[in-house]
Amino acid sequence: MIVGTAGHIDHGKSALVAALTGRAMDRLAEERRRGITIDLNFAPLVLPSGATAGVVDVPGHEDFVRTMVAGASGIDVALLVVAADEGIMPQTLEHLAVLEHLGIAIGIPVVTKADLVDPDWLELVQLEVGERLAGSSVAFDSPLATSARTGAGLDQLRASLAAHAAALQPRRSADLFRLPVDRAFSVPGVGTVVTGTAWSGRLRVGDAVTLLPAGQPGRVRSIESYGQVLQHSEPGARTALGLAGIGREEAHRGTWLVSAEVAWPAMAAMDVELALQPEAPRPLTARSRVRVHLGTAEVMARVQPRAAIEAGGRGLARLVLERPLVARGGDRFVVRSYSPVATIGGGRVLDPDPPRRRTIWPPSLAASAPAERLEALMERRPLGLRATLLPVLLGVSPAEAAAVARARGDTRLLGDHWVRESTLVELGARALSLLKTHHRTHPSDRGMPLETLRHALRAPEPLIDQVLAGAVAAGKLRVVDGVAVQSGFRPRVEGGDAEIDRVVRILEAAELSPPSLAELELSTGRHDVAAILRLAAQTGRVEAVERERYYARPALDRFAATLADIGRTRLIAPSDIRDRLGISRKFMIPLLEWADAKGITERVGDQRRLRNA
Ligand SMILES: Nc1nc2c(ncn2[C@@H]2O[C@H](COP(=O)(O)OP(=O)(O)OP(=O)(O)O)[C@@H](O)[C@H]2O)c(=O)[nH]1
Ligand SMILES: [Mg+2]
Repeated sequence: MIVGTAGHIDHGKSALVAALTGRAMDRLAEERRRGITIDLNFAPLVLPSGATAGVVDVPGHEDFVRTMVAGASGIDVALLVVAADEGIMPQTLEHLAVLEHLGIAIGIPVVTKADLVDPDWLELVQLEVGERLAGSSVAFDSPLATSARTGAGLDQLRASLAAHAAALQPRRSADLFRLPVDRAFSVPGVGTVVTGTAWSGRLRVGDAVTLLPAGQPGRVRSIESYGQVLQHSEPGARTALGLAGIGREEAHRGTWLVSAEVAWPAMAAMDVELALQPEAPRPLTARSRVRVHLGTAEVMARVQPRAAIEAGGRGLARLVLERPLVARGGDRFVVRSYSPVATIGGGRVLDPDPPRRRTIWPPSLAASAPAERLEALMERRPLGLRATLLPVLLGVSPAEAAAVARARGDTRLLGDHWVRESTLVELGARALSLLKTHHRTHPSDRGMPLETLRHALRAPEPLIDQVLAGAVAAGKLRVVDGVAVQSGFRPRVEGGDAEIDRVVRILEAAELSPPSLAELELSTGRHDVAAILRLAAQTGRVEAVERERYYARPALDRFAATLADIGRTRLIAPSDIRDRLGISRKFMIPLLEWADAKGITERVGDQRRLRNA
């Protein structure tokens, strides 16, 4: 369990944590000098039950709200601190808004410095605080009065923390590991150490990790939690990880450590549901520039709302991020105005990796049930959804994500993609229509080169494989020598068989010195001579001896007969053939190679021998 403080400057947050944990807060020289908290402080708190909670102490100064947000994200229980002598102040409310936007479930209002006021006053402040928090989305206990000076109320606070810890739903360890880094330093002999609250999942010593958004690969060298050396991390615990392969300069607050098992992309945009504070000075309109705080990161973003979002209202929007974030479906975040800096709202991530073009916004995108959200996510990705990304998009464990996808009757896993059956049907229809069009526009071609067809389908490879295999199995198309052919299609040439005859007769007349394709195109005035001859070759009337030169069947028969005649009694020399057939080297060499390839002859030095003689 992680407990975090919140509340106005000087209201006694650090004194409270120090009194609870016995650890001094505010250890920076500047903090001591100014008497305020500037950076986050962390301390373990041993509860009466023996369990250890992690405490995050945040600054209350209005200049350090960004640090407070980084500290508050990922906490389970908030201690909202209000000094008895001052009551509710501006950062009490700003921190409250942060807790609400971050979706913190549980809060304990702590009225501190009880020793400074008389009991009546104390009661009044407690009443005021209780009333103010009654409508909050954070489930607050009734206010508890404490004094760090006298120790009053501390045992009661410990007891209620223990009760919350016992009731807390443990975070899933069988989930993707993600840790927003809140501190990084180097330790001699260990290397880079990062600390943070492990939001989900579990790492073991030796595991491969990735530091995002840079994508730096590393390995876990050591794990520590609350001063204990561990073999594996626990979700929801303060965790220090010694890392190999990741430099101190690369790791800092605002980066993320994830398990290398997941190809977790850093996102340049995310689609969200945004709520604007009632006190927000102006509506959020297209291109409003805001600060987005998610985890320990703060990035600038442009808002593209579906419709302007008014103060006190909520709506859907795309956040175009100026630096990438490592978001997950369901993540909560805080939005602050660019200038002057103030907390103006927050929201929930609906699609952390939205398709860029022609995005649709199905209503179920904002639903809370994973199955409904999956429906919307799939509608947005008509060509399927990467299975490894699904737990990131839905914000549930890989097992649950797969179960949700499998529970849909109309969806199946192809390679690494969850695909709807209807998508496959549509893609199959498109493949056939592309093929049909190709046959119509290239009637003399054998068919469409498979690679061209695959490319034109513009879909992930496993889908294309499936769709083409399905079409072949259904007898709708064939693939021959890398060419796709629609069933029943026969190549045709303009002019039909008469034109084929005409070209074949030219070759027959040319006997063993036939024209090349280019020469034939010139003499016939046709550009499709190659297609005509491919068709004629299918019936055996002609044969390609060279790539660009076909021979008529009778001429080749005569050549073969001549070889047989000479070869019956002796080796065949090229000069014999020249004498008998009167053809030049230009034709003879390819013809002899053709005869070798056909198994009629074989080479013996410069001469040939009949193979079957
Ligand atoms: N009398 C009395 N003084 C207290 C109590 N708690 C804190 N203080 C004093 O109030 C001042 C501020 O206390 P901190 O704990 O530093 O306040 P904080 O909320 O952590 O302040 P920031 O972190 O700067 O926002 C210090 O001088 C404390 O000694 C208390 O219970 N009783
Ligand atoms: Mg403090």
